Amino acid sequence: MSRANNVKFRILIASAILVSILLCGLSEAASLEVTRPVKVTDSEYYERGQSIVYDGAEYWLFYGRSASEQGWYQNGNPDVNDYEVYYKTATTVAGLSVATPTKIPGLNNSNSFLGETGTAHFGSEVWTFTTIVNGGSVDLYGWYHDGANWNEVSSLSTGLSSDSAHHDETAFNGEIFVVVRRSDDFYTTHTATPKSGGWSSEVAVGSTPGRCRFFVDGSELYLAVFNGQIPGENQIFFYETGTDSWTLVASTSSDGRDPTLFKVGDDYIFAQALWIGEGGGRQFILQWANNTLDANFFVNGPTMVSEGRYDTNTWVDMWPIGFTDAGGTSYLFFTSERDIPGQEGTGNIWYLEIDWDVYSGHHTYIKEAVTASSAAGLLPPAIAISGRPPPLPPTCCTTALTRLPARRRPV
Ligand SMILES: [Ca+2]
Repeated sequence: MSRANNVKFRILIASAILVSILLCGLSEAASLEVTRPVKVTDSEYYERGQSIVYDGAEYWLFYGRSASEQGWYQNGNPDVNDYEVYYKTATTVAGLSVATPTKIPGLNNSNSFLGETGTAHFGSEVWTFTTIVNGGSVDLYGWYHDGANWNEVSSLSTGLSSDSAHHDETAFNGEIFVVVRRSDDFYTTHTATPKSGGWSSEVAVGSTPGRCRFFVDGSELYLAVFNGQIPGENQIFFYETGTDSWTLVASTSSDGRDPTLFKVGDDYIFAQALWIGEGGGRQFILQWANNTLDANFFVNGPTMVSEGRYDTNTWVDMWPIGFTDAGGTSYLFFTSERDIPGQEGTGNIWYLEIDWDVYSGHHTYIKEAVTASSAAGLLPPAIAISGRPPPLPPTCCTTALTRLPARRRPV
């Protein structure tokens, strides 16, 4: 794609348009932005379960690749436990797309639970983790790169369930922290010496799983949790270092799954993927934003991030992971079956650079943005695409598509 074609479009839609008709000139325009995600992996086998870390020089992306599944949810079964952990490294996030994938050469790098990985930069070394299903034994394994080679550390946590061995890892306060799902709750444990052991007693988070993900915010540690009990609930927990315990900070009812918590500039973002039955199964990504992380966190939103759909074709966009790079730019990595708009393909890792107003909606296809604005009762946008910036709406009561300098061209 030539640079001249690398264009991003922002659909400016007059907010509260009926009110605007009456109070023309007083309503502030809300933006509904459209950007196209970047594809990071392209194996013919299903790839999912990504995690990413920066070691001060390079970005390390880890994910699972199935040994067998080449289909997708609507024609296959990606929920198998035959994934193997692969990784890519690059000095920029953008460089990950063209980096060569490499399999972690561990003795036990097979039979990964749903391909779900975690990662941490601990001391001077990069770690990755996954839960391994071997018959009736389901344990957490880790591998660390010592600058030259990968080294395997077995059975960091044991006795997990073969159908719910969710986990996450992070470096915090001079230790590696692990969270694992057991039958009735999530449990955390930590150690300063993960190569040799020394794990603390497991502490219950106090939720009902679900899935969860760590978020380190400076000197504070949080967990983003989806409580899968019916009715479901999104939860954010804060870690009390002195008492080795978790305190619920915020919650809201939700039918979603797959939580992640991160920051975009000064704003906190809780993103998750929701599954509905539309078109044979559609999973899409929403996010909540707030500039403070307290009991009122969930009062704004949610807003759309990625639709999991183009027109009548639906697919799965799932397992979002927020990440902020060394320059302060934030990304949402996710697993997606998107391919040509009318037909999905096998799962791959993708990311969106989050450069839109996080309090407004975002789409990955212009068509879906137009559909969403129509469904909201707004007037059909007047779309203008040209080689020069088209004019802004002449009045508050019309909409237009404006051209902005950017990298990707949606369809
Ligand atoms: Ca489909």
